[in-house]
Amino acid sequence: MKVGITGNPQVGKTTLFRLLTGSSPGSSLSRVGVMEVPDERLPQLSRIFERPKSTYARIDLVDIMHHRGQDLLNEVRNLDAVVIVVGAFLGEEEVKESLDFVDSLVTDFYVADLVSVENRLEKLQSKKTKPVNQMEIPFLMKCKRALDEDLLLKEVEFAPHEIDFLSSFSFYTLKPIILAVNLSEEQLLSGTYPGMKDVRELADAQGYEVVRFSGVLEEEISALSPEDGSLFLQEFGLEESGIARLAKVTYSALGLITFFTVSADEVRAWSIPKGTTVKEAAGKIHTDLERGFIRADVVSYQDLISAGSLKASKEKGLLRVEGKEYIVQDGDVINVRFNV
Ligand SMILES: Nc1nc2c(ncn2[C@@H]2O[C@H](COP(=O)(O)OP(=O)(O)OP(=O)(O)O)[C@@H](O)[C@H]2O)c(=O)[nH]1
Ligand SMILES: [Mg+2]
Repeated sequence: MKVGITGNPQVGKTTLFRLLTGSSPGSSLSRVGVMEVPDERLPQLSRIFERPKSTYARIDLVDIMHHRGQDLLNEVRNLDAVVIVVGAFLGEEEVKESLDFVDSLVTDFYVADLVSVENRLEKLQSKKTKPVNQMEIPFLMKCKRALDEDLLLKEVEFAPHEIDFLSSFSFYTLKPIILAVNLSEEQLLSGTYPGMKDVRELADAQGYEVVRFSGVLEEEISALSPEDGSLFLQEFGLEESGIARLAKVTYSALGLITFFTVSADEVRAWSIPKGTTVKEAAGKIHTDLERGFIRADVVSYQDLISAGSLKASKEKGLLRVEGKEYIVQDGDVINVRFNV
């Protein structure tokens, strides 16, 4: 999975990129990085299983350099989600301009998707198409109707056979959009900023996620130890940093869930799309595990924590044996039995 950060010039995109990827200021000019998805469950599991190492789920991140036009669209095509930074710390005028940025980007998304749909329709309708391809026409008409009515394809319900068609396109309006509002410390403290109502209204109308953060504040926090960092946050009345929340919101907007495995020295988080079977999930760990899949021992994170240990979970009958069709749930701790 790959997520891009975009927005107007000077709104704090690179600052956000550095905070999310943990690279220190000035250490790198690289535009591509990796963000770890914070997960409070991992340290708990490390403790229960007495494993020294925990490995977090990761998402690729791009700091997009282009601000507009086809160059920007070309970059976004390969991304799974877009984070748009709103420069609230710069004042009301910039909030307006940031919302204009969102509008114009999304308009480009609609147009690009309509062009893809119409090109494909034309192709299917002009030639003698095989009957199997004819079935795609009603699907394309449905997409066209939605786009004509300014409905993002993300908001449209598709049947399973239509979802198969969807995957052969890379539609822009399917990509989740997250508005990352960059606040000054004063705005963060006061809980409000000029133009907040407009941001809310747009986000509600279009189904965008909104997360607040403060670039300057988060940079100060990132220089502190985790303990001092959380004390610092408490002074601002916050439980969690905006950066951590942004990572989590992005993760769930991508439709991803997490399962855990325990090996000799580490507890590890793996990300999979909602609805993945345990056999497919095993393939994420290693292809041998999918090929030679026999069954999986599964306990939910909550059950494991309340039982206190794997042994106790077993004794209480909370450790389940699941077959290959089992749909993995967020927080499942999984041990795959396999034979190759
Ligand atoms: N006061 C304040 N300044 C910030 C904040 N976030 C970023 N800045 C400053 O704004 C300037 C631009 O930040 P960048 O992160 O480089 O912004 P950008 O969007 O990547 O800029 P371009 O790539 O040039 O479009 C820098 O001087 C930052 O230190 C913030 O929350 N508050
Ligand atoms: Mg930049």
